[in-house]
Amino acid sequence: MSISNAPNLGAALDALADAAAALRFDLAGPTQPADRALRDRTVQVVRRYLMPRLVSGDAPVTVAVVGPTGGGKSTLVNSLAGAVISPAGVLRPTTGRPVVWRHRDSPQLPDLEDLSVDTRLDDHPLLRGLTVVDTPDIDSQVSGHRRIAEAVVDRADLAMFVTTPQRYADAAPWEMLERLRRRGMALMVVLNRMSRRTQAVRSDLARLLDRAGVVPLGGIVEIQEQRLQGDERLLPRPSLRRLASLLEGVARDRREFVDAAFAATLEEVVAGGRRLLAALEQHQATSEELVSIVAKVHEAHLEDLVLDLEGADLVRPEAVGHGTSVQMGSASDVGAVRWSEELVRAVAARLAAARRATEAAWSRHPGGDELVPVPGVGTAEVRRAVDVWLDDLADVADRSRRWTRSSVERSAFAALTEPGGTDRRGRSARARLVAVVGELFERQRDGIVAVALARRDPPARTVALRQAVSVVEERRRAGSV
Ligand SMILES: Nc1nc2c(ncn2[C@@H]2O[C@H](COP(=O)(O)OP(=O)(O)O)[C@@H](O)[C@H]2O)c(=O)[nH]1
Ligand SMILES: [Mg+2]
Repeated sequence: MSISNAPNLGAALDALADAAAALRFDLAGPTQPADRALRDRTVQVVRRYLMPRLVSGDAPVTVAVVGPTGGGKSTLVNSLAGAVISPAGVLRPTTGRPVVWRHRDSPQLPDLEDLSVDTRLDDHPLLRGLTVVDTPDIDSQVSGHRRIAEAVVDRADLAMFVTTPQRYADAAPWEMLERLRRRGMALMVVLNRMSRRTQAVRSDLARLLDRAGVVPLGGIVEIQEQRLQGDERLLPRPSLRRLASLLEGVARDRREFVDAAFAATLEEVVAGGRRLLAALEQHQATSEELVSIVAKVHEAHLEDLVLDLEGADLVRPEAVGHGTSVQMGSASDVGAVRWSEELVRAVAARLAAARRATEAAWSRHPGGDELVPVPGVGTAEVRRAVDVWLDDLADVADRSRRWTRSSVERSAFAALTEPGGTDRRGRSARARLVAVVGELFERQRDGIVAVALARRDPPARTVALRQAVSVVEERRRAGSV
């Protein structure tokens, strides 16, 4: 595919980056770090590689020089340039920031603005077709170095992987190679600092590359360990001949390499977008499970409470006993306060039990654990609701005129003390109380559900991402015919 063939791809990519950038993945879980990393990488690759490349297809190929510490990356770049471009050294790691070696007239590509790079402008003939980026060491103790190297590689058109007989089997470089392979970009492999004693390494490295599915451009380039020359400590020209001619070939055919890298990256971005959609579905399912836990726990606790209420089992009999004075028609405030407070405490305790049961279940759940403790409906709120219930009964009494204040309290009292309930007013007061308590449970449930929902990416984000991925995919197909 040629980049210029894809109509309106820029706008589609822009929308895709926006949709990916909007994702939060705020629900913790085993996949959260990977999901966020994929989101960040997708946004970065689209904004800082694909979009700039789309408008500058003719700009030089970006070659990222990567590999283990002390592999001689900086020395190679300097030797190609015939000058110190990137400081090399025994003190490791020497290269903390990427160094961009670029032609004076070349555009600033790829976009490495966020990485704080050092740029060396030059007019070396190779730079007509290439921009070389020397990267920090990927096995460095400084973990930030590795991330910077990965970010550079993600935005390059081609990688030059430099390793040595001492380091070629290390783990970190192979993880980097896997990243390169996944992206499907062209890769040069340099086996540097070779000696007669290390000849066997070559075939071993070839075997490992083969097994990893990596096909190095132009085969493995071997460079013998040399005495470095001059104050600049450069390799003698002849030992670079093979590498230089390979790079000249890349520079000459740059359009081909750029198009191939662009197409492979676009494909990877679309696949990444699909993986983000799958991850969103997973997060959605987690949040639904959390919500359903809250709903089930509250339903069960409310059901128990209502059963106890109907069995006149909610409030301790001795507390209710103080209300007998009410029943006898001589409203004792002390007694009334006592049993209504007892009711408040009993309901608050059931709400607290539901809250604790929710917390226990959430704690065992990935994604729920860090949302604990959750908010609950407290005693004061319950008291207000019970007061409203009593006022409500009084209201009904006013309207019917046949009820008096004492009969209100009597029905309230009957609601709490008569199992089954034979008293009509008692039954209706109880029905009202059930509604009041049900409302309290709903309020608590909704408050806790809101905690889970606040961590969820709302469905609109999924819709936007799905739309953006399919538009990019469509444009990509249109461009590849
Ligand atoms: N003698 C000799 N030293 C080298 C060679 N290549 C690199 N070095 C030295 O090895 C050290 C690390 O090299 P450097 O280019 O900084 O490696 P980097 O970490 O991969 O950039 C430096 O002191 C270099 O001078 C070589 O071919 N011969
Ligand atoms: Mg270096």
